[in-house]
Amino acid sequence: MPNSTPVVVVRELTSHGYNADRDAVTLLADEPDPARAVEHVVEHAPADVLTISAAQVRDALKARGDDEAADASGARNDRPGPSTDAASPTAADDTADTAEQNAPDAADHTTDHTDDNPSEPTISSGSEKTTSSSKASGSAPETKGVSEGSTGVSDALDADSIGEFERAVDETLHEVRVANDITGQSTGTGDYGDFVSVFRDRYDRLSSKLRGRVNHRPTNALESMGGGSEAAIVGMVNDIRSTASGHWLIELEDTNGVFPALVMKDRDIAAHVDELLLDEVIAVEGSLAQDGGILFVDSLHFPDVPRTYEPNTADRHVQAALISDVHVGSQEFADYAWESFARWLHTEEAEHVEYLLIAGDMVEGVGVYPNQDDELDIVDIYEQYEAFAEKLKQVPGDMEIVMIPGNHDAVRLAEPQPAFDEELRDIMSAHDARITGNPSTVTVEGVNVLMYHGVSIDEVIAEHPSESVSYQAPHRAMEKLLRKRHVAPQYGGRLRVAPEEKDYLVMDDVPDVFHTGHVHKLGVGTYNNVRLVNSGCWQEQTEFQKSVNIDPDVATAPILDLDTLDVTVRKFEN
Ligand code: D5M
Ligand code: FE
Ligand code: ZN
Repeated sequence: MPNSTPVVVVRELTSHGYNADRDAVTLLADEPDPARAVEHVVEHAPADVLTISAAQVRDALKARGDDEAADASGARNDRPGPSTDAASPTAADDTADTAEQNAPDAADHTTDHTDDNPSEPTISSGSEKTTSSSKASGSAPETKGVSEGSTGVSDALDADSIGEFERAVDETLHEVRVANDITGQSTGTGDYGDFVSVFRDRYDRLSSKLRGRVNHRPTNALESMGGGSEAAIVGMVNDIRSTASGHWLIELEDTNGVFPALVMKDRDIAAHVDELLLDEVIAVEGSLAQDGGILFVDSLHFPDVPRTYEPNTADRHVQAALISDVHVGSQEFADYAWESFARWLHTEEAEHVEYLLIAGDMVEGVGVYPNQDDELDIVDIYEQYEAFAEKLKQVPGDMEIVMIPGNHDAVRLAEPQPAFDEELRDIMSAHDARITGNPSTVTVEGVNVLMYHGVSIDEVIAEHPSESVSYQAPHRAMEKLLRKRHVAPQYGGRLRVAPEEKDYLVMDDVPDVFHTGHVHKLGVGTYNNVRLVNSGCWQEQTEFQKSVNIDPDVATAPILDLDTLDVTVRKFEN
């Protein structure tokens, strides 16, 4: 899908006199035929509505009828799967409707625990200093248990204050290790064969996490098992469609072929079908139809994170600032806010902040989105990095900086993205930052931080039917990625995946902290004891963002205690 689609959607809607929520635009842009989808929405929109919501889009698209929706979802996937012969041997569509009438009435059973996972993060209010500083400012709002300690930067921190406090950082204690970085390892030649390898590797690694939990059979052995037998499949989601009667048909693919699995619409597990993405790996258990040609699903499993996961923590009280989306070079770059942040890092309140992790979009880039040029302050990409390097120089020299690229940065767009090349490293060399790929696992004093820019978050939000997973709560989307144990499952759409021998986007090990950005909204949460942080941005609202009602969280810096994984959000004036 071209990047310009959301812009076209917004234009179309405004030409019909409508504004739209960001989630609504994303949903429409992700439709196979966005123009037609907009027409449907306009037809179905209540007369008195000015701003179209995501719920209204969903209602309108639902009203189109199952046939069209099924066609549409069938058209989405064109990548090769883990089986060498990707062609579907089963006439799943034809068998589905007759088969579902014979479905057994087994009790619903699922081992996945989304619903009872606490969605509210349990985050401490941070240090005494933060609390008192937020009281002193009198304006720090408390959101979701995250304490937003206003630093009162404008009055308390003038330029002179930098000199007042002497940081006493013992750099010999610093410890940063990087793993799972594509940089220098890329083997992709762009051949079809590389796509086959990357998906096969994904299947191998994710299926191994599920195999011990179900008694699965290879897809090509199922048909001979006999009607009515209990069976399980571990497969990659090849296709999802709704049948004429509203049930769900999931086509699963393993290294031997594909097999259809049917989830009845009235089962509890049907809710999980809504959150499936193409190309993720799941397990299903159930029973085979009388003719053996379809599996009726009773339970569905994600690779997931164990509920009892015990995260690693640092041995001493030390903190990391988790930021992203600086967008230097944009006219909307929040220069003043950055200055406040940098000055604050030199104060006593920040004495334990010894690491700065930056999850992509250092600069605004050039030609990333249509008409972006109109909003550029610096038009040359190298000059943008030079300006960014100046911003880094304001960060205390004793801090360790780690950075990965994002979709605005000058590296390949397809994920995994390698780290900045030599020329860019040279430009940014003043601070001697650790420069690594997107994604990377960065171990900071024993704490494994999975850094990923976050383009797939747009996709997860667009595909997820519930309002709980939205731009207001990006950490809920991160939770879904953790369950899938993959940072960007769905190939195609807005996300480009590079063909490689190995799938660097698989989460082999459970991270202790998952750090993303990209959507320019702050989100802090936990999922099975894994700390989730989506940092905000340092760019004020752009024209595009205005047109889709994106209200970015500008100038916030989540500060992570590496010894407890508590997070305190610092808000700077912008
Ligand atoms: O994107 C920041 C957020 O805004 C992310 O959710 C994508 C969305 N965005 C911003 N500009 C556009 C355009 N022009 N088309 C589609 N989506 C957009 P970032 O990539 O960090 O700027
Ligand atoms: Fe960004
Ligand atoms: Zn981005």
